[in-house]
Amino acid sequence: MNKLFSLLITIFILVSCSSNDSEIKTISDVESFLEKVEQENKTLGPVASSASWISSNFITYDSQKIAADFGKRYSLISVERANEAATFDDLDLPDEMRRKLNLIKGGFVMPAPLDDALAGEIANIESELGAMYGLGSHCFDENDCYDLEAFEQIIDSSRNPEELLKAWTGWREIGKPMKDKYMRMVEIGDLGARDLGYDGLTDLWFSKYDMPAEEFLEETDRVWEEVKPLYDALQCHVREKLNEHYGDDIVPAEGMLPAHVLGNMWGQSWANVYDLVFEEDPNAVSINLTSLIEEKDLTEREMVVIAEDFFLSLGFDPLPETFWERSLFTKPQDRNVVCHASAWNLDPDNNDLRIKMCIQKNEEDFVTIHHELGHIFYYQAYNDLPGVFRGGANDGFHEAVGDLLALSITPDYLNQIGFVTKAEAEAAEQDPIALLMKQALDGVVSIPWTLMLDKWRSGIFTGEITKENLNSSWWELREKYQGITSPMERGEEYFDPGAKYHIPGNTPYTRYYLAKIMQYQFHESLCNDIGFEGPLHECSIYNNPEAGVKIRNMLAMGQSKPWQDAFEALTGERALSGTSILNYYKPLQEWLEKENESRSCGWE
Ligand code: X8Z
Ligand code: ZN
Repeated sequence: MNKLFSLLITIFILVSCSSNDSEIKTISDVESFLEKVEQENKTLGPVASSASWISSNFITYDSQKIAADFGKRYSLISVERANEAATFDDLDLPDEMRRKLNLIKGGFVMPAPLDDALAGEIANIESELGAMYGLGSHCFDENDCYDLEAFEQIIDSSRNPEELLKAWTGWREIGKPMKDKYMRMVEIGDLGARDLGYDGLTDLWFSKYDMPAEEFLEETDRVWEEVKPLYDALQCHVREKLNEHYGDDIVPAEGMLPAHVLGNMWGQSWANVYDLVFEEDPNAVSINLTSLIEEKDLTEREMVVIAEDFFLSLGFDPLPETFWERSLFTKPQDRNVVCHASAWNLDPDNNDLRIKMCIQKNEEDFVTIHHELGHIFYYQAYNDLPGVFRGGANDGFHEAVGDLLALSITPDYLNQIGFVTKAEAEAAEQDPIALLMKQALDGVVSIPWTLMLDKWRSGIFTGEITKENLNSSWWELREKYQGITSPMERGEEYFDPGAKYHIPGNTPYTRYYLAKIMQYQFHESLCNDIGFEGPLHECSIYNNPEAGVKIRNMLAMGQSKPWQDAFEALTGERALSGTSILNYYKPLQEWLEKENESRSCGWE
C-alpha cells in the first residue's frame, strides 16, 4: 500500500512538472519556438504593415481604427512571445540562438502590458497621436489656414521676422491637445516595459546596443564632447551673421539663437540661411542643387531614379517594379497623408519595398530621397535572413546608409551625372569653405538636436520630468545643447515637443545622432580603402564597386551580430568616434576659429 502511494506521488509530480514552465527546456524547444515566431511573423507581419500603410496614406476614422486594432494584436502577441523567450533564459545556447531570443525579448518601442484593455488603450492613443500630427493644421482665422508644408514654406524661405514668428508659433498649436494623451501613453508603456523585465522605458530603449544602457549613454556623451567645439564655433559665427542681418532686437549679439529665424521649423538644419551666414568668393562658382533640379525640370520620380542610380553604381540590385508602382512620391491633393518621409518593408518575403514622401523639388528633399533609399537598400540586402535578424546592426546604421551616399554628392559626382560641367565642378572646389559651410549647416547643426531629443524623452520616461515642467525642460535642453532659445515665452499650456513628428510618432531619435557620427566614420574609411587622397569632402564613392562590396557586406549582416562586428567589417573599428567628422570639417573649423577670434562665443 505504501509503495503504491509513493508511486502515485511520483507520477503526480512528474505529470505536474511536465505541464508547467518549470519543465526542463532543451535546444529543440528553442528551435520550435523560434520556428513558431518566424511563421507568425510571416502571416501577421505583412497584413499589419498593410494596415499601417493604409492608415498613413489615407488618414480617416476607419483606417485609424483598423491600424489600432492590428497594433493591439501585434503588440499582445509580441509580448507573449517575449515572455516565452524569457523562459529559456537559463539554457546554455549557441550565440546565434541566444541573440534571436534577446531580439524577441527587447524588440519594443512602446510595449503594452499583457492586458486587453491597456493594450487597446495604448494602441488607440498611438494611432490618435499619429493622426493628430498627420492632420495637423492651424487657422488664424477661417481664411488663413496652414498645414505643416505651408508653414514650412514660410519658415524655410521668409526673412520677415513677424511672418516667421507667426508660422513658428502657428505650427506649435498642434502640440497642445497631445499632452495628456502622450503622458498616458508613457504611463502604460512604462508598465509594459516593466512587465518585460526592464527598469522602465529608458532602460528598454537604451538596452538595444549590445552593451549596458548606461555605458551606451556615456558613449554618446563622450562623442558629443569631441564634436562640441566645432558646433560652438559654428553657432558663434551664425549668431554674428544673423545679428548683422536682423539686428539686436531679433538676434542678440551674444548668447542664444532664436529658433524662428534658422530656416527650419525645428532649427535642426540651418542650410536655408546659408546665404545670410556665408559670403562666397566672387571668383568661385557655387553649385545650387535646387536651381539645377528646377532648370532640368526634373519630376519627383526622376529625382528618385537618380538616387537609385547611385546605389546601382555601387553594384546594388535594382529596386523591384512594385517599388515604383506602390510608393508615394507626391502629396495627394484629395486626401490626408502623413507627409513625413518614410521607407517601408511591408512584406519581406516578397520584397515589397516602398517609400512614402511628399517630395519637393529642392536640394533638401533630393538628399532625403537618398536617405530613404538607404533604408530600402538595407531592407533588400537583409530580407533573405531569418525574420528576427532583419534589422539594422543598430537603428543608427539604418539611418546612416543613405546619408553616407549623400556625402558623396560632390561637385565631381554632379559632373559625372551631367548636372554640371567639369569646369563648373572644378571652380566650385576652389572654395572649400563654401562647400563645407553648406554641409555643416545641416550635418553639424543637427548633432546636438539629435542628442537632446531623447534626453528629454528619457526624462519623461524616468519621471524626472513631470507634467508640470514638460515644456520648460524641453527648452532647457534645447538651450543647453543647441544654444537655441524660443522666440517667446512658452508656458506649460504648450507641448512643443509634440510639434516634431518623432514625438507623437514614437520614433526613437538617438538613431539619428548615431547616424550623424557614424556616416563620417564610414565615409573616411571607404575613402581610404579606395585610395582617395584629397580632402574628405571631395571624395565620392559613386561608381566604386569596391566601396559597394564593403557596404553591402555590412548591410547583409542585418542584426545577426553585435553592431560592433558590423561596424568593424566596414571601418576596422569597434567604437564611435568624433574624429572622422572633425577631420572632414577641419578646414572649416580652422576658418571659423579665425573668424570668431574677436567674438565672445558661447552661451549660458
Ligand atoms: O525622420 C527622418 C527621416 C525619416 S527616418 C526623414 N529624419 C530625421 C528628421 O527628419 O528629423 C532624417 C534626419 C533626422
Ligand atoms: Zn530614416
